[in-house]
Amino acid sequence: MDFRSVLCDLLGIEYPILQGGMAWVATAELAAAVSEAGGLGIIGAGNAPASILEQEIKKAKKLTSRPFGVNIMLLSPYVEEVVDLLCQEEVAVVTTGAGNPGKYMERFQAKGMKVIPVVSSVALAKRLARLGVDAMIAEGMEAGGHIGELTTMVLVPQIVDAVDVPVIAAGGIADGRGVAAALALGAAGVQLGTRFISAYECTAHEHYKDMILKAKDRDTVVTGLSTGHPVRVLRNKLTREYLRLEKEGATIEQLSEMGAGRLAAAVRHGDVTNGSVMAGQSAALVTKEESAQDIINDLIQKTKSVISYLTENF
Ligand code: TUI
Repeated sequence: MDFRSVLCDLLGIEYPILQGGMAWVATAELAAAVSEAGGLGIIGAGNAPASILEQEIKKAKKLTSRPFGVNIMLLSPYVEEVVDLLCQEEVAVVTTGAGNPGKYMERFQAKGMKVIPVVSSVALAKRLARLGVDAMIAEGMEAGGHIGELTTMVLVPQIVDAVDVPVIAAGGIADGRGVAAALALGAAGVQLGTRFISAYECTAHEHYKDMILKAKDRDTVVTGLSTGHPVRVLRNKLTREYLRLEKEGATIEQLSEMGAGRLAAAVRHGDVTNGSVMAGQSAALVTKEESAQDIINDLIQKTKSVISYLTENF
């Protein structure tokens, strides 16, 4: 078993493993390391202006000659200038999150860039399939950050049945068992975020990484359900205060004021008490720091051994 899929040819990669484009966390260093290891590294644009993102893209191009991607967060105030930049830089792969990328599709396609939106519902998947996206990431609510309502287990097979493009499973996957499960659901590949935060090459603050390494099964909570933008994060002082305000019926303005700048505070400055420590439920499965190469090797080897076990015993 050589562990290739249609995604490898589509994206020019060795293994069908994508690294999630996490805002502030997925910098050029991490993305380049994952691409060098044979997966697809992805820089997270988050809420960054194009000038900052441009430096990251240039850095990644210096660190690897292999393809890498950029994730656009569609709620960003800089989305228009970020789209302009990505077209100018002709980034190989664009993934999108937190919205519908429909209005930018033609411009990416004109440049031959691959477009892979994150979807959390069948309806959006069907709409985007008609626009000619190259693949889709079906992300379940086990994921960290901004999430939809369905679990990976039920979402992935429904998206696989609804569209004709390759489907990448995301949300709750952190090891070879999860990868094998995703393949069993019909996925052509996987995207992991939280596991890659533990990579040596990930430049997130040590406090952020430590909190993920120490997390247990019930340590994530979902904030922002009342605002229509639910976000999964590790429980801390900020989430306790935020959830209390939500319960008391705070306005969206009050809540967004409380949330402003909190992700950067945690990721860059290590304030994991008052900052937003976004992570998926799989944080409990992530227990050690290692290189991106070792993470990819471990995922491949464990996936193969799960599949062999199943083939021999069932
Ligand atoms: O986008 C993510 N994860 C994120 S974005 C982010 S930054 C942020 N911070 C505070 C509030 C909101 C965002 C942190 N983590 N994952 C991909 C993802 N996309 N998950 C769910 C969706 C999604 C949701 C609705 C995609 C499309 C969508 O469609 C809306 C529509 O127009 O139908």
